[in-house]
Amino acid sequence: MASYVDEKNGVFPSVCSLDCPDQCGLLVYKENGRIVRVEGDPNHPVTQGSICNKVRNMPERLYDKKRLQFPLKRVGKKGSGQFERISWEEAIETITDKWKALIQSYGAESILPYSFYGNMGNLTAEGMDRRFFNRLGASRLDRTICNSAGSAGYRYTMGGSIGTDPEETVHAKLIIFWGVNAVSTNMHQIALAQKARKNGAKIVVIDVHNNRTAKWADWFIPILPGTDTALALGIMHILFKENLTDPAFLKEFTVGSEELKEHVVQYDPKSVSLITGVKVQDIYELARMYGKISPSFIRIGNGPQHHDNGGMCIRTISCLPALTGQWLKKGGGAIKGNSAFLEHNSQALQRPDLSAHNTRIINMNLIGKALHELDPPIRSLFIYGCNPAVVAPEGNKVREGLLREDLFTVVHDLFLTETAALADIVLPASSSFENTDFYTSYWHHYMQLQQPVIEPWGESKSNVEVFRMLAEGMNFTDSCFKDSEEEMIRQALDFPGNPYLDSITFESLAENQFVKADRETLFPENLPTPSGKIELFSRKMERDGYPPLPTYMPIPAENYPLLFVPAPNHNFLNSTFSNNEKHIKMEKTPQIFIHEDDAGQRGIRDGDTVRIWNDRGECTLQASVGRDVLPGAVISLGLWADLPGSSQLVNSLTPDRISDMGGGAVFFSGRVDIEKAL
Ligand SMILES: Nc1nc2c(c(=O)[nH]1)N[C@H]1C(S)=C(S)[C@@H](COP(=O)(O)OP(=O)(O)OC[C@H]3O[C@@H](n4cnc5c(=O)[nH]c(N)nc54)[C@H](O)[C@@H]3O)O[C@H]1N2
Ligand SMILES: Nc1nc2c(c(=O)[nH]1)N[C@H]1C(S)=C(S)[C@@H](COP(=O)(O)OP(=O)(O)OC[C@H]3O[C@@H](n4cnc5c(=O)[nH]c(N)nc54)[C@H](O)[C@@H]3O)O[C@H]1N2
Ligand code: SF4
Ligand SMILES: [Mo]
Repeated sequence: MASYVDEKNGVFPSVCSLDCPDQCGLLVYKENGRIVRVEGDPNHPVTQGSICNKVRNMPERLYDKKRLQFPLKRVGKKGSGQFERISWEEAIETITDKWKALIQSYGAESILPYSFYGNMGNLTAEGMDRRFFNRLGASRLDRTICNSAGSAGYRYTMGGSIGTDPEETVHAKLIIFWGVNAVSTNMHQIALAQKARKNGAKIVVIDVHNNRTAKWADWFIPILPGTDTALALGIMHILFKENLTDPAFLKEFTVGSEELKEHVVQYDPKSVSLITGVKVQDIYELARMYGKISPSFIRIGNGPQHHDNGGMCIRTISCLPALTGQWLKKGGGAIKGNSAFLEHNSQALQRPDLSAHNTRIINMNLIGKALHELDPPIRSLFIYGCNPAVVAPEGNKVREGLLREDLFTVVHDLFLTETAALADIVLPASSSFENTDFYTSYWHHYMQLQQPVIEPWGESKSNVEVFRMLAEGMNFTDSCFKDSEEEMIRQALDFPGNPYLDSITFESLAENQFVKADRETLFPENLPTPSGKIELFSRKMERDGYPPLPTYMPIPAENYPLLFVPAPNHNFLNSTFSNNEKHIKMEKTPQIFIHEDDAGQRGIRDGDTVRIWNDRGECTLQASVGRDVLPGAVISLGLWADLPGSSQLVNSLTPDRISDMGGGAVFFSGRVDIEKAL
């Protein structure tokens, strides 16, 4: 297996490891053994050489003096931030001794892994780690913090994470960015839409915030948070009423169009306008555009699904392309996610068979509650590729839980994050440029190989290596813990269950760097739904306790006046980069956008420092007063670092309720009040 580590100078292919749909092909420039520049790989068919500022600035993160070099153990009081350097031997022995004792006294379910996709590499994020915790018999984590509500909703309609090939969206004549701030979060979909626009496509944005994407669009439709289901149903109402549907498509490829047609009679534009805050004439105009312009493409974002009703919302929006027969048009349809096209052999990679029995499952969004209330308790956490002290809802509960003196916490990360600062043992992680892995985008259809470009920083180690060492420390003799990275990749790619994967082998990846899933299939025939068709009416939903037809349900009331939407920002990636001076400078200051009427009522002026609070907590941000949000909603941008003396952790305010489907997070459904800070 190739490695570029020994070559001191040159340009080497790579792939972006961050949790971003674009998963860019990269070229890494090395001088004297160090990475000096990161650029886009012009040969990548989708990302074509352009990358975002975040990753252009990656060398600064890789060689940041703050980057962890050695294992550390806590010496002061928990949370005091006092650590001392220890050896890897001592670290592994401390962890495994503690775990052996815990298992003896309380069983392995007293241990919980807590991870997400800080590095999207399949071996890193769901490979050796899963093998290890399965073999250990630890409690299992339900990884629901990102897209699980929407994925569950989309699955009811379409059967799986399958949508339009983004490369084809250049042919669309109408592109709707629905609850996705793509200029910041999916920049190559913007590049493709820009090409479509040059050929006459119209660009519409439906969002609760006049964000960068809205400002770039031809038409921005502001909407009240959590009401998109009603808007989609209002569009359907008009499509059916004005005969703008495609009856032939509905007959051949869907089930339930007659029931749906009757059902949406109740969602007349006037009622929908009252719910959504979208003007009646705008609902008509949008529906008629959607009914008449073809091909049309909807990029469905994460925004609408981070609500209590998020699953049903995505289930509903994903019915729209079927109504006008878009799935047969080149570039038409929708993308919520596309991960099914690159699905690989997760059984072989993760080895669930190593687990002796079905251990308990803990929803990661409820980690705060779980640390306080679960019985039998969680006594040890192993956190990697994730920063729950900042990113998880009900943040105060999470941080208090992590401060529990009796909790033994290990954090594996590149930096001493807010979470790592609360740990007992901290392990340094190598960056993706230092590892071997394979990457599968959840938006485009290319798989890519990462081969190490530089030596691991200090004594840092990859997730795969750390779990190999832990397996040895636990005396696990199963041969899978000795597998090399190449062997693991080969095992994962051996998957006849996914016909799209036929053309992808280890050899083809090594030779070509990126290889496309073979999409020459019968789509949208034989979908993985119970009927094999697009399910506008779903018996499965009925069995699962949901209305079988798309239905608007309001988000629950809370006793505060303003809906609070703490969305991501442009220059951080979740909390990653929030510790880098350059990125902080580019973002300037953490802001909260508020409508001038709501601000006026509270005597708040543009630029004022404001206190935002509810029963869960409070934070202090800078007000941006104007008309970028509708009255009744406020939006913040970015997951800012917990700096001494600051109070900018927006997740102190977010609820840990669980969305209607998929166990998803409801970051955007909480309510707050605001006042000028003294
Ligand atoms: N720069 C940058 N890029 C990123 C990330 C990042 O943090 N920064 N994060 C990455 C990750 S993990 C993910 S999951 C994706 C997420 O990226 P997106 O899919 O873009 O999702 P969000 O940014 O969470 O929210 C998108 C928009 O939804 C809006 N919104 C909130 N509630 C509603 C609603 O009820 N209705 C409508 N119509 N809009 C609503 C918000 O105002 C926001 O503009 O981005 C990835 N890329
Ligand atoms: N208020 C609010 N909260 C949100 C969101 C929101 O929109 N609003 N978005 C939510 C969403 S969609 C998501 S996906 C989550 C994301 O939340 P997280 O997954 O926690 O994402 P990051 O904050 O980027 O933290 C990832 C961590 O992984 C570390 N890391 C990177 N590579 C490696 C590696 O190879 N090994 C190890 N061990 N560590 C590594 C990074 O240094 C970083 O500290 O946040 C959620 N939280
Ligand atoms: S963060 Fe996204 S846009 Fe930026 S380089 Fe990585 S994949 Fe590309
Ligand atoms: Mo995410």
